[in-house]
Amino acid sequence: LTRVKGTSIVKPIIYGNTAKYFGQKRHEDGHTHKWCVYVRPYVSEDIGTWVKKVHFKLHDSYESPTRVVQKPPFEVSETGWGEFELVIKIFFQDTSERPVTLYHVLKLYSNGQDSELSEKPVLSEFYEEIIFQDPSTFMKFILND
Ligand code: SLL
Repeated sequence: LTRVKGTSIVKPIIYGNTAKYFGQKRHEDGHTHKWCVYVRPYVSEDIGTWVKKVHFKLHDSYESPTRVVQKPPFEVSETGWGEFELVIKIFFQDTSERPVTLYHVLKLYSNGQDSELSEKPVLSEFYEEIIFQDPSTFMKFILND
């Protein structure tokens, strides 16, 4: 495989979650929030050209905790009652590139002066840079760099 030596390509991304309190605890299952966890490009682009799929590993209390998303938007929407750490694994179109693993603590409750169970949506997101060091000519091509 031909690699482009001495080159690195930086792809900025955002990952995190949004959450919204139902306003009450749901009788059937005790769930209190709707939430969405995601990976998206920092600048608007079709991230699907270089990201093949994303695995979101949820808490084991969820049915089929490993959720595989094969195309953008790379996100999982769910409901629940508790916060937990998610494992997010990003796979690339060039499968010779090692997948990147991110960890994100799902945030449902806001802190600060507001009540923990505010009607305001909660947002917890982070900036990250994926760096392709000596990318293959194929990866360099699809990264459009
Ligand atoms: C806690 N360590 O105890 C955490 C675990 C688990 C959250 C939180 C729903 C599961 C389901 C759910 O919210 N699990 O009913 O499918 O706070």
